[in-house]
Amino acid sequence: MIGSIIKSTGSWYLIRNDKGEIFNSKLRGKFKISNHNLSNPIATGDEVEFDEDKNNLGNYIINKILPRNNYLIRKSIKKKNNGHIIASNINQAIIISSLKNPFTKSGFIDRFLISCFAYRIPALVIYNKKDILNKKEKNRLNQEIDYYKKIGFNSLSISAKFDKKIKKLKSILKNKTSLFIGNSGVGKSTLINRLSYNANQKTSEISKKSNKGKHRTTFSQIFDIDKKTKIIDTPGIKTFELFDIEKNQIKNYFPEFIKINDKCKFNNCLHINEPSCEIKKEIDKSIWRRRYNNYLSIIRDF
Ligand SMILES: Nc1nc2c(ncn2[C@@H]2O[C@H](COP(=O)(O)OP(=O)(O)OP(=O)(O)O)[C@@H](O)[C@H]2O)c(=O)[nH]1
Ligand SMILES: [Mg+2]
Ligand SMILES: [Zn+2]
Repeated sequence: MIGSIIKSTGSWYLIRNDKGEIFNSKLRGKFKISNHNLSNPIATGDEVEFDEDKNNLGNYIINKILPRNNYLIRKSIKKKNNGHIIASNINQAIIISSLKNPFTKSGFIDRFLISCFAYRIPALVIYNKKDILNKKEKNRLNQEIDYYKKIGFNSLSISAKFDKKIKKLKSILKNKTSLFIGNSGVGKSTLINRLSYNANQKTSEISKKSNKGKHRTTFSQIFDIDKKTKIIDTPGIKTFELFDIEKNQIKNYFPEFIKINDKCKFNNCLHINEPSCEIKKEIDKSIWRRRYNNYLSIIRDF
């Protein structure tokens, strides 16, 4: 039988076939070994071949993953040489961020955008919790949004809790499979509960002490908004470390660098300390200093 993974816990998986039937399944043992550089051989969104376990009727065993159209991957937290697939077969990935309670670091957003670019997944930046911002913070946020839009990433601000309609977001999601990722507590599950008729995700208040989320969602799972519109909810993560991306390629994943990259004196210029670097001349002009600083910090991770 063939179906797709709608929930993955790392030890067992829910598969749904195209009739909408759900199967509880596990991986065949040898499967894990053949995918040795991944901390999770199977991810939410994967299409798989599976059979009933003859020794344990009512339980199912995954035999094979069908080729993935795409996937988003980050460095595993536990094993630094491994990658962790966040989800596969998606149309777009959305980082849900917030400026307050919790504060999403710009380095997280930019690392996410690089990975999406490198793995050819359209990426969006959505800022939630607009309702708790004062005027000054809203102005700052609008500038961020404008910059991300200018360099080709759709971006907007919303309030999952107080917006009467989230029309714009709904039209962005329409007829697509979208991945939601972000820090714990930014409101991913709250949003999904508002958007999906079958989602009843538990949400949790922000810790008053740290202004951070409490890691309420523990497994990634697909929810239907309608027949063709799906969202994948994922557990909150602190940051997004790049996996399998080369240091000297990073500059090509900053859209605002692309036209300038070749104008530097040295064609292998990394835009750090090299003389006659055109990228550095553009800082505070066409290049936002914060993006350049994040670029440097990513380069220094290597
Ligand atoms: N003020 C305000 N609070 C919000 C908004 N959206 C969500 N919240 C609150 O933020 C808290 C965290 O929301 P969740 O939906 O659990 O966050 P999450 O991103 O799913 O967090 P994890 O599952 O831990 O990754 C809850 O108390 C929500 O009610 C919003 O737009 N405005
Ligand atoms: Mg959640
Ligand atoms: Zn340069």
